[in-house]
Amino acid sequence: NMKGAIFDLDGVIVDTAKYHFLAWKSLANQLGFEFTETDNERLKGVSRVESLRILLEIGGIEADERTFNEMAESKNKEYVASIAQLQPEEILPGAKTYLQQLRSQGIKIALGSASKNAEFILSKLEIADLFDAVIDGNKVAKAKPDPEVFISASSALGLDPKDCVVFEDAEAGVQAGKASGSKVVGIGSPEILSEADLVVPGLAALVK
Ligand code: B16
Ligand code: MG
Repeated sequence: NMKGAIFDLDGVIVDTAKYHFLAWKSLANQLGFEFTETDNERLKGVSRVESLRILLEIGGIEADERTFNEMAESKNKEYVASIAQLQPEEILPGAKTYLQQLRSQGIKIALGSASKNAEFILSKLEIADLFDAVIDGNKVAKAKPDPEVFISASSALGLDPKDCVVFEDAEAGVQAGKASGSKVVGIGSPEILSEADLVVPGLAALVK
Protein backbone atom coordinates (compact mmCIF):
# COMPACT_ATOMS: atom_id res chain seq x y z
CA ASN A 1 0.00 0.00 0.00
CA MET A 2 2.97 2.31 -0.57
CA LYS A 3 1.82 5.23 -2.77
CA GLY A 4 4.96 7.36 -2.55
CA ALA A 5 8.67 6.70 -2.05
CA ILE A 6 10.96 9.40 -0.66
CA PHE A 7 14.70 8.96 -1.12
CA ASP A 8 17.57 10.56 0.72
CA LEU A 9 20.43 11.34 -1.70
CA ASP A 10 23.87 10.91 -0.13
CA GLY A 11 24.33 7.29 0.99
CA VAL A 12 21.14 6.03 -0.68
CA ILE A 13 21.35 7.05 -4.36
CA VAL A 14 25.02 8.04 -4.57
CA ASP A 15 28.06 8.10 -2.30
CA THR A 16 28.77 11.83 -2.28
CA ALA A 17 30.17 11.46 1.27
CA LYS A 18 33.60 10.72 -0.18
CA TYR A 19 33.61 14.06 -2.03
CA HIS A 20 32.31 15.92 1.01
CA PHE A 21 35.13 14.24 2.97
CA LEU A 22 37.89 15.40 0.61
CA ALA A 23 36.62 18.99 0.65
CA TRP A 24 36.22 19.09 4.45
CA LYS A 25 39.66 17.49 4.89
CA SER A 26 41.25 20.08 2.66
CA LEU A 27 39.63 22.89 4.69
CA ALA A 28 40.82 21.28 7.95
CA ASN A 29 44.36 20.93 6.58
CA GLN A 30 44.38 24.59 5.53
CA LEU A 31 43.38 25.41 9.09
CA GLY A 32 46.23 23.23 10.38
CA PHE A 33 44.55 20.09 11.71
CA GLU A 34 43.75 16.55 10.57
CA PHE A 35 40.28 15.37 9.64
CA THR A 36 39.74 11.61 9.32
CA GLU A 37 37.13 9.40 7.65
CA THR A 38 35.91 8.51 11.14
CA ASP A 39 35.38 12.22 11.84
CA ASN A 40 33.52 12.42 8.51
CA GLU A 41 30.94 9.86 9.72
CA ARG A 42 29.61 12.58 12.03
CA LEU A 43 28.76 14.78 9.03
CA LYS A 44 26.61 12.31 7.11
CA GLY A 45 23.07 13.63 6.62
CA VAL A 46 24.03 16.80 8.53
CA SER A 47 23.61 20.25 6.90
CA ARG A 48 26.60 22.21 5.59
CA VAL A 49 26.50 24.78 8.39
CA GLU A 50 26.15 22.15 11.13
CA SER A 51 28.94 20.12 9.47
CA LEU A 52 31.29 23.13 9.67
CA ARG A 53 30.35 23.70 13.29
CA ILE A 54 31.34 20.08 14.08
CA LEU A 55 34.55 20.34 12.03
CA LEU A 56 35.68 23.50 13.85
CA GLU A 57 34.88 21.84 17.17
CA ILE A 58 37.15 18.91 16.18
CA GLY A 59 39.92 21.38 15.29
CA GLY A 60 39.35 23.45 18.41
CA ILE A 61 38.90 26.55 16.27
CA GLU A 62 36.59 29.49 16.84
CA ALA A 63 35.50 31.65 13.92
CA ASP A 64 33.44 34.83 13.70
CA GLU A 65 30.36 34.78 11.51
CA ARG A 66 32.05 36.26 8.46
CA THR A 67 34.99 33.81 8.57
CA PHE A 68 32.57 30.94 9.22
CA ASN A 69 30.58 31.83 6.10
CA GLU A 70 33.76 32.17 4.04
CA MET A 71 34.90 28.72 5.18
CA ALA A 72 31.53 27.16 4.29
CA GLU A 73 31.66 28.81 0.89
CA SER A 74 35.23 27.71 0.21
CA LYS A 75 34.42 24.10 1.14
CA ASN A 76 31.35 24.17 -1.09
CA LYS A 77 33.35 25.55 -4.01
CA GLU A 78 35.80 22.68 -3.82
CA TYR A 79 32.97 20.15 -3.32
CA VAL A 80 30.98 21.46 -6.31
CA ALA A 81 34.11 21.33 -8.50
CA SER A 82 34.59 17.66 -7.59
CA ILE A 83 30.95 16.61 -8.09
CA ALA A 84 30.98 18.36 -11.47
CA GLN A 85 32.89 15.22 -12.53
CA LEU A 86 30.19 12.83 -11.24
CA GLN A 87 29.30 10.08 -13.72
CA PRO A 88 25.99 8.20 -14.10
CA GLU A 89 28.00 5.02 -13.31
CA GLU A 90 28.40 6.29 -9.75
CA ILE A 91 24.73 5.71 -8.94
CA LEU A 92 24.74 3.12 -6.13
CA PRO A 93 23.96 -0.50 -7.14
CA GLY A 94 20.27 -1.13 -7.78
CA ALA A 95 19.18 2.47 -7.15
CA LYS A 96 18.22 3.38 -10.72
CA THR A 97 16.55 0.02 -11.39
CA TYR A 98 14.58 0.29 -8.14
CA LEU A 99 13.37 3.82 -9.01
CA GLN A 100 12.30 2.67 -12.48
CA GLN A 101 10.54 -0.34 -11.00
CA LEU A 102 8.56 1.81 -8.54
CA ARG A 103 7.59 4.23 -11.32
CA SER A 104 6.32 1.38 -13.46
CA GLN A 105 4.10 0.37 -10.52
CA GLY A 106 2.61 3.89 -10.43
CA ILE A 107 4.38 4.87 -7.21
CA LYS A 108 5.27 8.57 -6.93
CA ILE A 109 8.89 9.41 -6.21
CA ALA A 110 10.46 12.31 -4.30
CA LEU A 111 13.90 13.29 -3.13
CA GLY A 112 14.28 14.38 0.51
CA SER A 113 17.85 15.59 0.97
CA ALA A 114 19.72 18.05 3.19
CA SER A 115 21.96 19.01 0.27
CA LYS A 116 21.71 22.37 -1.47
CA ASN A 117 23.43 20.75 -4.45
CA ALA A 118 20.83 18.00 -4.92
CA GLU A 119 19.43 19.17 -8.29
CA PHE A 120 22.95 19.46 -9.70
CA ILE A 121 23.83 15.93 -8.53
CA LEU A 122 20.63 14.43 -10.01
CA SER A 123 21.39 16.10 -13.33
CA LYS A 124 24.98 14.81 -13.32
CA LEU A 125 23.68 11.30 -12.61
CA GLU A 126 21.07 11.76 -15.38
CA ILE A 127 18.20 10.63 -13.15
CA ALA A 128 16.40 13.95 -12.52
CA ASP A 129 13.48 12.81 -14.72
CA LEU A 130 12.78 9.87 -12.38
CA PHE A 131 11.66 12.23 -9.59
CA ASP A 132 8.17 13.76 -9.34
CA ALA A 133 9.36 16.19 -6.64
CA VAL A 134 12.67 17.34 -5.19
CA ILE A 135 12.80 18.72 -1.64
CA ASP A 136 16.35 19.69 -0.72
CA GLY A 137 18.38 21.94 1.57
CA ASN A 138 17.20 25.03 -0.30
CA LYS A 139 13.57 24.32 0.49
CA VAL A 140 13.57 23.44 4.18
CA ALA A 141 14.37 25.45 7.30
CA LYS A 142 14.78 22.65 9.83
CA ALA A 143 17.42 19.94 9.44
CA LYS A 144 16.87 16.21 10.05
CA PRO A 145 15.94 14.75 12.61
CA ASP A 146 13.19 17.35 12.19
CA PRO A 147 10.55 15.77 9.88
CA GLU A 148 10.05 18.94 7.76
CA VAL A 149 11.89 17.66 4.67
CA PHE A 150 9.85 14.44 4.51
CA ILE A 151 6.52 16.11 5.31
CA SER A 152 7.19 18.61 2.48
CA ALA A 153 8.17 15.78 0.15
CA SER A 154 4.97 13.80 0.73
CA SER A 155 2.87 16.93 0.36
CA ALA A 156 4.70 17.79 -2.90
CA LEU A 157 3.61 14.34 -4.11
CA GLY A 158 0.04 15.09 -3.00
CA LEU A 159 0.18 12.24 -0.49
CA ASP A 160 -0.24 11.64 3.21
CA PRO A 161 3.09 10.74 4.92
CA LYS A 162 1.53 7.50 6.16
CA ASP A 163 1.20 6.36 2.54
CA CYS A 164 4.89 7.06 1.87
CA VAL A 165 8.05 5.13 2.58
CA VAL A 166 11.29 6.98 3.37
CA PHE A 167 14.67 5.48 2.36
CA GLU A 168 17.50 6.77 4.58
CA ASP A 169 21.09 5.89 5.48
CA ALA A 170 21.63 8.26 8.42
CA GLU A 171 20.30 7.84 11.95
CA ALA A 172 18.96 11.43 12.05
CA GLY A 173 17.25 10.76 8.71
CA VAL A 174 15.57 7.60 9.98
CA GLN A 175 14.32 9.58 13.00
CA ALA A 176 13.04 12.35 10.70
CA GLY A 177 11.22 9.81 8.54
CA LYS A 178 9.58 8.14 11.54
CA ALA A 179 8.62 11.54 13.00
CA SER A 180 6.98 12.51 9.69
CA GLY A 181 4.63 9.54 10.03
CA SER A 182 6.05 7.49 7.17
CA LYS A 183 7.44 3.97 7.23
CA VAL A 184 11.23 3.97 7.01
CA VAL A 185 13.61 1.64 5.22
CA GLY A 186 17.13 2.02 6.60
CA ILE A 187 20.01 1.63 4.15
CA GLY A 188 23.06 0.33 6.00
CA SER A 189 23.63 -1.52 9.24
CA PRO A 190 20.75 -2.67 11.51
CA GLU A 191 22.76 -1.75 14.64
CA ILE A 192 22.98 1.92 13.68
CA LEU A 193 19.53 2.17 12.06
CA SER A 194 17.60 0.24 14.73
CA GLU A 195 14.65 2.68 14.62
CA ALA A 196 13.87 1.84 10.98
CA ASP A 197 10.96 -0.49 10.13
CA LEU A 198 13.24 -2.53 7.88
CA VAL A 199 16.98 -2.34 7.19
CA VAL A 200 18.67 -3.47 3.97
CA PRO A 201 22.33 -3.11 2.94
CA GLY A 202 21.40 -1.20 -0.24
CA LEU A 203 18.56 -0.59 -2.71
CA ALA A 204 19.78 -3.55 -4.79
CA ALA A 205 18.31 -5.81 -2.10
CA LEU A 206 14.81 -4.45 -2.91
CA VAL A 207 14.91 -4.94 -6.69
CA LYS A 208 12.63 -7.74 -7.86
P1 B16 B 1 25.49 20.49 0.75
P2 B16 B 1 21.71 13.86 2.28
C1 B16 B 1 23.68 15.53 3.01
O1 B16 B 1 23.01 14.82 2.02
C2 B16 B 1 25.06 14.92 3.25
O2 B16 B 1 24.95 13.62 3.79
C3 B16 B 1 25.82 15.78 4.23
O3 B16 B 1 27.11 15.25 4.45
C4 B16 B 1 25.92 17.21 3.67
O4 B16 B 1 26.60 18.07 4.58
C5 B16 B 1 24.52 17.73 3.41
O5 B16 B 1 23.85 16.87 2.51
C6 B16 B 1 24.51 19.15 2.85
O6 B16 B 1 25.10 19.16 1.57
O7 B16 B 1 26.73 21.07 1.36
O8 B16 B 1 25.64 19.97 -0.65
O9 B16 B 1 24.30 21.43 0.89
O10 B16 B 1 22.22 12.60 2.92
O11 B16 B 1 20.71 14.61 3.13
O12 B16 B 1 21.22 13.64 0.88
MG1 MG C 1 22.16 10.38 3.55
